[in-house]
Amino acid sequence: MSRFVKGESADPSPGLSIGALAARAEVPVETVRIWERRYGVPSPTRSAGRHRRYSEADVARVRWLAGRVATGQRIGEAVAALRLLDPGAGGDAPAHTALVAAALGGDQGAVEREVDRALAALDMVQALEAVVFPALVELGDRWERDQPVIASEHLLSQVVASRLSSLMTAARRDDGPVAVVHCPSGERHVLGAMALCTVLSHAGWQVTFLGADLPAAEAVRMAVLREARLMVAVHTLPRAPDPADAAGVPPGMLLAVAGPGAAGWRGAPDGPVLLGPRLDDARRVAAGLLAEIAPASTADARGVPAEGR
Ligand code: B12
Repeated sequence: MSRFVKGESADPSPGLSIGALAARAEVPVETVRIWERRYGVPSPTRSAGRHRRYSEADVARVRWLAGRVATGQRIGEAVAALRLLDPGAGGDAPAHTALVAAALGGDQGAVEREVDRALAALDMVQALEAVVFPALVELGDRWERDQPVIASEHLLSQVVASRLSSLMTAARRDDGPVAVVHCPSGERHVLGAMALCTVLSHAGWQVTFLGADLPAAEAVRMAVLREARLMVAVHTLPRAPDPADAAGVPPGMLLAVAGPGAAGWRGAPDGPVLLGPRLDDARRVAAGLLAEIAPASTADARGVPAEGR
């Protein structure tokens, strides 16, 4: 592929020519031209000599789009997904803004549509981290600033819980090593735990989710009954490590913590494994743990399969 496109080689302005962008992104120049004309991605500035100039972000966007197209996604859908992840790619506003507006307006249909749009365009972890969680965080921040958003927060979290419940059920498997997941005493936030259950199932774990506000001793009892290899406590509220949580955990059962409230836990040698801090990290760690204890497993450690989206 030529480095320069005719007429641009002599322009010393900063930024990349279309030829340089195309070479870096490993996409033909003509394809870049079409995507730019039809979808506005990439979006060049103009040099003093009126030539197009592209940024490193444009290279990353074109490369990302090419990756999605290579997996069989239509380019229009790939652009829509990119705009959810990257507002600089020509989206109107941050992707979670419409979801927050729908929740503030109490419009359940609109809330469901926005959540479903994100889940359809992206894989579950991306949809949660790029769209759904930021919307929840914004409502949480508004609540902290005494804005009257409690009903909207409840609306959004119950729609998200219902979608996660379906994803969790669809991902469930009846083979593989058992993982028991719970939210500990006093913890009523369950959304991150439900997402984690789905991630664990996709990684090849056979998951039992025990829900909210469960004393550690009860979770351990069930994990022993299920002969679990992994027991995970998901904390959204900040909580310091407590060695008492490990009481009764038999040898061979791995103890793990996850979620925003456990993000600061850093593995004491005999302490629990940290699944996180982000869901994407949890996905990787969960697949690694499974490979260690069951190397021949059928896990799809590469990510969320299409049916789980
Ligand atoms: C929805 C919600 C509720 C719902 C929960 C409904 C449900 N079914 O889960 C209800 C109404 C029950 C609720 C109650 C309360 N809540 Co509340 N709630 C929230 C809200 C809006 C979302 C919670 C959530 O799902 N967070 C998960 C995501 C959205 O958080 P995140 O920081 O983006 O997470 C990042 C990473 O940690 C990672 N991640 C998130 N989850 C997970 C999970 C795993 C496994 C992994 C690996 C990674 C991971 O992904 C994100 C990165 O992209 C948060 C706002 C917030 N900032 O979280 C407040 C928030 C957590 N709640 C808060 C409070 C204070 C309460 C109450 C005490 C309010 C009250 N006075 O009654 C009670 C406590 C209830 C209890 N005992 O547990 C505070 C906690 C403050 C603190 N740090 O101590 C928050 C932060 C609001 C705020 N800004 O002040 N809440």
